[in-house]
Amino acid sequence: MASVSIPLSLPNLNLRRVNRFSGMASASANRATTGVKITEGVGNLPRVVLTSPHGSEAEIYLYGGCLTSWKLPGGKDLLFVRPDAVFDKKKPISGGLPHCFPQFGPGAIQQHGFARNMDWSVVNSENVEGDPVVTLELKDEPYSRAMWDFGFQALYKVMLNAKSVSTELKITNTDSKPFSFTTALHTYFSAAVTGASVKGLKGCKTLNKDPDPKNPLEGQEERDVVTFPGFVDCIYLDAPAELHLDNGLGDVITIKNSNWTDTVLWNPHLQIEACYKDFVCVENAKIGRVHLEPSESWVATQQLSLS
Ligand code: TA6
Repeated sequence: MASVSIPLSLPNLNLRRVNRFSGMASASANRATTGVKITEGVGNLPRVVLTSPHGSEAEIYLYGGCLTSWKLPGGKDLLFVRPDAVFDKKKPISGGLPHCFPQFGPGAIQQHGFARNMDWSVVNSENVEGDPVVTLELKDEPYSRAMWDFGFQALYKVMLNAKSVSTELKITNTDSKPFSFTTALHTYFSAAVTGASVKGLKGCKTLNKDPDPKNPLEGQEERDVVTFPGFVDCIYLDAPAELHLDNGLGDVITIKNSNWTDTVLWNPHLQIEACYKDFVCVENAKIGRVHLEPSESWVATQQLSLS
């Protein structure tokens, strides 16, 4: 992907975003946030590139607040973007680490909600022990209000270290009435699907969306090691705070979380024939509704790291 530094002005952003984005660029220039660069990505969409002093790199598109790449020193990307992904804002970026908010789905509004097809903005960047950290924000707009008529703020902090990338999502009710939501980080990992497996889910209650996503079958996971032998679309309730993904490509990724109580495994098999062999989704999710009174917040963290 071409990388072009954009110091102050950005095409294809609305005025509010330009102002806020430019503000961040100036602020970061003044405060010299090392390893946080705003560049133009695929389709001229603005993205933030994080570079750690240890040589790892991550990129986040403001469209969808989508972390599309997490590269180890040496350049191996542990995340996957589908070959059919489009970067024209006509649909969400298919791949990486998209947000499902305020609905995981299926449900009353569009599948996976609207957060993955809105422009987030940069509100802060900093260095923590030399590593780059960026915080993005999403707020209600007429577009979101038309689907879900509530005032909210989502703050999404992304932190890159030598061998890990961590996120913190904070949802605040900025409305004068309560609301509830479901959410997920719909993470696409690069994988060799025949060799990929997840450890840590044994004993969890399951809601299997295969064959009918609208009427999931209840069950319990009996396997120590869950594999992807065919189509998989399953919710694991009350999943542990730590899972291990063997991506079948020689890496074991530790997936830790706080407050993401559930996990979703997905591989579309022949539904997406062109690339199903190259990824698996292991998603931290909140399937039970989170209720927030006015001014209340909900926070959840995730850390992906190499064992
Ligand atoms: O997270 C799993 C899932 O909800 C599946 O049921 C399937 O609908 C999939 O996501 C679709 O993902 P996509 O990235 O294509 O929107």
